[in-house]
Amino acid sequence: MWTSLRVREWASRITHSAIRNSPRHPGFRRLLSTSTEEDSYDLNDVGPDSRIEILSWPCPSSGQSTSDIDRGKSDFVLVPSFLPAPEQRTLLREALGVLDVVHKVNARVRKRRKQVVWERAAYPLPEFADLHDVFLPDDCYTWEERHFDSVIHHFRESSVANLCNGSSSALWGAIRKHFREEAYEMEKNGSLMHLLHLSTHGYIEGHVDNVEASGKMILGVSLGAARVLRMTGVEEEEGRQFQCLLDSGDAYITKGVMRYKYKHEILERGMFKGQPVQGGQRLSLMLRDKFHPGPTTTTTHDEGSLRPAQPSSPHEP
Ligand SMILES: O=C(O)CCC(=O)C(=O)O
Repeated sequence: MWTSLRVREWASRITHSAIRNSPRHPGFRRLLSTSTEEDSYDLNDVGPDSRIEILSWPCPSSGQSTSDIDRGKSDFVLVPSFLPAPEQRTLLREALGVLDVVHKVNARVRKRRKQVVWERAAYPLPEFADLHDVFLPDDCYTWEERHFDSVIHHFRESSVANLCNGSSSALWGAIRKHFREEAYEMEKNGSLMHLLHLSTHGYIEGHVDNVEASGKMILGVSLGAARVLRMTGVEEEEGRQFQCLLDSGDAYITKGVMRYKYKHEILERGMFKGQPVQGGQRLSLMLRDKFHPGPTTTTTHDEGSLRPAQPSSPHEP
C-alpha cells in the first residue's frame, strides 16, 4: 500500500511537471525562466516575457486622458525570484511548522504522515524548484473548508508575530532592497504578518482587503506551486483586469488604486498567456503595514522566531 501511495505521489508530480514542461507549452517554461533577480514588473511594462498579462483595459480612444487610462499602473509591482531557493525552503519549513501548531495534527493525519515520512526515507524525492518535496501530500494536513468571511477555500492560515532569525533577515533584506519605501512604512507604523497555505484544491475568491484591518499596502511572497493572481477593478476601475503568474519565491505588492479599488483572487488553476497553470499546494506570506492615520514613531521588527499571533482577518468579500 505504501508503494502504491508513493507511486500516486510520483504520478501526480510527474503529471504536474510534464504539463509544465510539455513541448506543447514551451511558453510556460520560458515565462518562468526569463526573469533575473533584478527584474521587477509593473503594468507599464507588459512585454511578451512579462509575468503580467492584461485581460481588459480601456483604450485611449474611449475619450479618457492618458493619465486616466494609466491610473494605477505603477501600483502593482511583481518581483520574480525575490527570495533565493535556500531561503524559500527555510521559510516554508518554518511556516508549515507554525501552521501545524495552530491547526492540530489529529491521529489520522499523524498516522498518514508517518507513512509518508517512511516512504520518503525509502524513496527520497529530489528537490523541486516549486518546493513540492517540502510539502506533504494534501491528506497529511487538516484543512479548513471555507473561511468565515467565505473568501478562502481549502486552506490553513495563521497570523504570525515574527520570523526566525535566518528567514527573517533574508526576507527583510529582500524587502528593503526591492520595496524600500514600503519597508520604511512598515518600520515606522509596524507590520502585520499572515501565513496562508492553500491545498492543491484551495483557492481565494476575489476580494478587496478590509480597509481598516491594515494600511496602505499589501506585500505577498509566494512559496510552492505556480498560481495565477487575478486583479479586477471595481467602482471607477471597473472594466480593468489583469493577471500575473506567481512562481515560488516571487513577491508582489499592491498599493494605491490596486490596494483599494481592485479585487485580488488566487485561482485554483487557470490559463496564463495561453498556457495552462495546473496549481498545487502554495503558501503565501502576507505582510501589511498597520492602519495608522496619525503621526507615528519608529519601531524595529522583532526578528525572533516565527510563532502564531492573535487571529484576525484582513479579508473582506
Ligand atoms: O495568497 C495571496 O497571495 C493573497 C492572499 C489574500 O488574498 C489575502 O491575504 O487577502
